Amino acid sequence: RASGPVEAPDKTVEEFVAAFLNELNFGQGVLLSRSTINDQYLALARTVRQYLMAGWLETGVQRRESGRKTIGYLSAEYLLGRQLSNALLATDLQDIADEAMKQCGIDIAALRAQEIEPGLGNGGLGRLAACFVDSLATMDVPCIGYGIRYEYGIFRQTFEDNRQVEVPDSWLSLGSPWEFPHPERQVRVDFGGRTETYTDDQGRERSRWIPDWNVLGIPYHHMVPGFRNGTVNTLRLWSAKATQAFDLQIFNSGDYAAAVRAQTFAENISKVLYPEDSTPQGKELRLQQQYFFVACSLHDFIQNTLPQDFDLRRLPERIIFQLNDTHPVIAIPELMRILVDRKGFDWDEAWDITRQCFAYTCHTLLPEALEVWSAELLGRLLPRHLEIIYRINKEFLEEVRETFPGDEMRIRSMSIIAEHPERSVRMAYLATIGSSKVNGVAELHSQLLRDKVLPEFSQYWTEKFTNVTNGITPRRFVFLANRRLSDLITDKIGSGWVTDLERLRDLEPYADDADFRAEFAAVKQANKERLFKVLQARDGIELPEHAMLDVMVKRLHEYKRQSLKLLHIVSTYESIISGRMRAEDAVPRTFVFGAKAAPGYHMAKETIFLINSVAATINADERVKDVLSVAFPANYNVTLAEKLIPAADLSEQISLAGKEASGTGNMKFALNGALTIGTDDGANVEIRQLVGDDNFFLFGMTEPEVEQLRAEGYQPTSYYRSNDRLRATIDLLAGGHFTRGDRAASAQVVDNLLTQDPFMALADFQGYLDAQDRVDAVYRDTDAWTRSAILNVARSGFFSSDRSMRDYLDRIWNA
Ligand code: DL6
Repeated sequence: RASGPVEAPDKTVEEFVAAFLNELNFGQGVLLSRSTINDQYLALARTVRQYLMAGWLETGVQRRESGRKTIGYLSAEYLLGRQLSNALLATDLQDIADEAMKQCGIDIAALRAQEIEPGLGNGGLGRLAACFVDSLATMDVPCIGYGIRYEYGIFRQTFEDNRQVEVPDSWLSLGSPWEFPHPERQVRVDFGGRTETYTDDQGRERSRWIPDWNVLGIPYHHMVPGFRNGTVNTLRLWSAKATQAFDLQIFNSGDYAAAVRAQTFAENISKVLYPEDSTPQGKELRLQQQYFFVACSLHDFIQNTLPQDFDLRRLPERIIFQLNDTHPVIAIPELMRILVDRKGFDWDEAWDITRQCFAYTCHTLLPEALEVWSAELLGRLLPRHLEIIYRINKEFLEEVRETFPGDEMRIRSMSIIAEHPERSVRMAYLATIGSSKVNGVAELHSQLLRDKVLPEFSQYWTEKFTNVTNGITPRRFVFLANRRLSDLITDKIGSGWVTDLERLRDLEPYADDADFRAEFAAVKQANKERLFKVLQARDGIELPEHAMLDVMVKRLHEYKRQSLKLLHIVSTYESIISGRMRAEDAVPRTFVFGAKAAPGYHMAKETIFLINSVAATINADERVKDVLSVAFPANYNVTLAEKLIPAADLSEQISLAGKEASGTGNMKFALNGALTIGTDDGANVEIRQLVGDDNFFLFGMTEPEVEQLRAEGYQPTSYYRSNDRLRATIDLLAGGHFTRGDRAASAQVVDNLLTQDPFMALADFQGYLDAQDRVDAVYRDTDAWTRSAILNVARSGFFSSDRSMRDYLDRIWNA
């Protein structure tokens, strides 16, 4: 057993120092006196790893021996955030490590800051995956997270002349102490070629794939520690490598570039994360990435994780693959291929097994975000898989025909294959047909998924559809990010809330306790001061001490409506400079944005430019000094979120109703005591129900109202004409005031709002302003505000990802 030779050092400062110096001297090969910060960071990380290692090996042994069902979480993205702090937290080594580093004359804060977070995700979907694996480890549920080890993660955002410029994210440049490569467990993945039929020994007609090229997948293992429970699950990320490093003959002939071409080509597969969020990339390389990691993962589980003689008819007892959106859906025909072509199963039996082994989570409501692959491309890259998809589709449609004879309209709309504008494969349909369960990520989203995105399927299989509202890990986003609040909570109700978040309810009575409110407000103020220091050091941004911190952080997308936030800011500013409102009567506010735009998303990038331009103008205008300021720190990521969210007073969740599947930032803010101003969208709906109407600033149209307005013919200009404040705001934006007189510079965003406004910002403008007035009124009453903030914390325990995992276990995984 693993527990024989493996023992962690004792949890004492002395042992920690000894282990650290050992890592520095014998691992890094340097003396303390000659070591750089990076040496020290790597040695510290490796020291903490030692404390996790026994648990990791032991968990592996238990998993193999117990035969429990494993959750195979298939996700193209994991937005992990920094690992060192989380590992220290999970092992309860924070204080020991602080003291040990002090004794070595090292500032541990500098070492923490040395870590480049692995940005292997775009936003909500990738961060959700990271929260889920954290919860499963904390709950000691067997889980392997499968994904891609992108050499370059989400780009680093910088601003030049107020415009976004993307820089490659070389997160591996200084070495990553958190990954364990296992080249000996490489998997070969085939692509291309053709298929052929043949007759097997028993005289049965069979198909096989004759691929024409392949790559190797090398697994890199990451520890996923549970919170202080000794469990350490595994995240297995695949890196692509050429089957042959280079062609020696071509090399010897002197054509060095040609000699390594195959290698470059193969390794491109895991080179870089596609920086798109909510718009799929119909690119060949993207499909290669998807198949690559899924093929490696299925092979890994079936060949390397299950016992050698395992009877695959019992596969559903041992694994459920959760499909995180459509990105890994090619796993469905891949499992069919393994069972039918490789293991000799009958089609029907293989299909029965396959359907039980998958469940699908949809994360979007935007029709354009549902992945569709051209049949030509899919057939060229994965010819056997396309054949399998055709057969799945044919048999499924025959079944539907039996239930709805003659209803060809229905058959066409349920077909996996679309014929227009070109023959293509609808991956969400394949996922739905090939899965045992389908879920949306918030109540409203799951409802709209059933009613609008997959209506025929939800009628056909009522039972298959369910909801699991998203959640976030309280370890990283409260305990780690907001130590002060955590201590205050623990002081009052004990520490059980960290793994049982509903216990926060016990805080409710303290909302009426003036002393507690004062302490709570002091925590918020201290978090703001911490943030200001970070922004000062990181971005050179100076912010006033005493202003409401109004925060909107998320990917930049028109549906999320950063432009509506901008209209509010400009409108407030315009009211002051036009003399309609006295500066001294305004509630001082600092607006903070954090947002990356997909590099190819033009309107999003124009919006970033305009926000930065407005920020520069307002921050330089003496008339609003200390009353309005706007900050847009570049490169919003998990690390910055951990500083920003605990400091926020107001959380902006203002998407057009019916567009945001869930949101998870909204949950993080509420749990850290920010009040939400938001629409009836995504998980906002559930947040409002739980925290109560009095503690949430609701505005805007509901989803049916949005639909009605669209059906009637939405005319943004009619709002412009009839609303004086809106007109004044837009005229100021359009007139070059923020762009040094250059009217053209703001024209694209303004024209888009006036002529199209696809996400109806103008229709919701007045409601939003009215809600902001209510925000000001409550904020003026410090006691009332703090009371509401406390109630937000106390009533948001539902949004723990531990609860999401319990729901998945009960409703989907049967594990
Ligand atoms: O479920 C996680 C997260 C939700 O909270 C967001 O509302 C949603 O936009 C996001 N979806 C995606 C994928 N988009 N597509 N396809 O990032 O998922």
